[in-house]
Amino acid sequence: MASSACDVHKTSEPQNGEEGKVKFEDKLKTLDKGDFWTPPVNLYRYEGFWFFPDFLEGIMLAQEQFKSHPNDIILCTAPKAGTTWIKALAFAILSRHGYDFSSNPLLTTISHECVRYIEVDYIRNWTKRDPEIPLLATHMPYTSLPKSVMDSGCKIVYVGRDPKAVLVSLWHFLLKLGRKDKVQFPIEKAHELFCEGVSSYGPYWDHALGYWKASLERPNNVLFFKYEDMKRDPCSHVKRLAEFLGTPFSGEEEADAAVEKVIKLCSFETLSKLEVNKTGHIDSPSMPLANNLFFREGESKDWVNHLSKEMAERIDRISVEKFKDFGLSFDVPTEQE
Ligand code: PAP
Repeated sequence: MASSACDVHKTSEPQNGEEGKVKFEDKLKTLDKGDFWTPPVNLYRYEGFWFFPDFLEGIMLAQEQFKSHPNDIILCTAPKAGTTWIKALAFAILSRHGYDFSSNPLLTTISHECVRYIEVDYIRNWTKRDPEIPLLATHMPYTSLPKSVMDSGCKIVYVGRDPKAVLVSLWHFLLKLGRKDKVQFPIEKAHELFCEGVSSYGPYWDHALGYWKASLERPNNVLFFKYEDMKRDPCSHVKRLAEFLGTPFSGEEEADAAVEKVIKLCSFETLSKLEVNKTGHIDSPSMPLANNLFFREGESKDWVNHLSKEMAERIDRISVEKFKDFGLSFDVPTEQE
């Protein structure tokens, strides 16, 4: 175990210097632009998906420079689909032999600092992995992953979520982030653009479908989880995740309730009440973000309070159209669940 599993490791890999910035700004000028989500910052369309410039710059850098190792494990999500949770679960599983559950770094550090984003942290020249916890994360679409991720044969874990829950979570996140005014930032407009695919890392449906197809084509490399299924049956998901990551729970561990301990440590109830997650901050490319922004409801049912019947039906129709030929669906939890 490295001295601090959540340390950021710096290397002398290529830097994102002023020269890189000029090149990037020139490239931005050639791309389609969309506004509304966080003006005056635009979204830009690149390789069929929409990105904020800070993240896009990181993606382009990663595509040029990121070197994947065969033992990397890359946690992939669209924003608001379950990133904070899957990072915590994978970290808890891989760190369980190095830390007691009562002293796990997740109790004092948000999972975003334990598992770094490729496109965010690569900008800071972070490239070394802890060999015992070789976790990285990204929101990049499957088709935009750096070539070395494909070539290395490393493992990828994706979490998808019901698009209605993703939209509502994203809308709340941006309201809290500064778009405080629901008049200027109405859910109706957010819904319209989300349905058109114009949202951060959207179209959401294409994002999920890319990883879904990859999980069917390369099942030994790509594991696809659904947020709502994880909520319904965390036990089988944690066991499956541990197997996929190459560290299955032993009979002795199961008898000692290690699976349940991982679930409890990473639960919304536990993480959202920790001091670090109530009062701490993380760095992001443009500004520090309060950790509590990543913990709101922790369920996929709240959309009924924000989307009209017609809005929900439109999203469901797109899901059917986009997913039906590939056997993908997100089952919406009922009120009873
Ligand atoms: P990110 O992609 O911006 O990092 P991400 O973690 O995917 O964020 O999104 C936050 C959502 O995950 C929030 O959903 P909500 O707005 O619908 O409530 C948040 O509450 C939820 N979340 C965070 N931690 C957990 C957890 N441990 N278990 C379940 N859901 C969680």
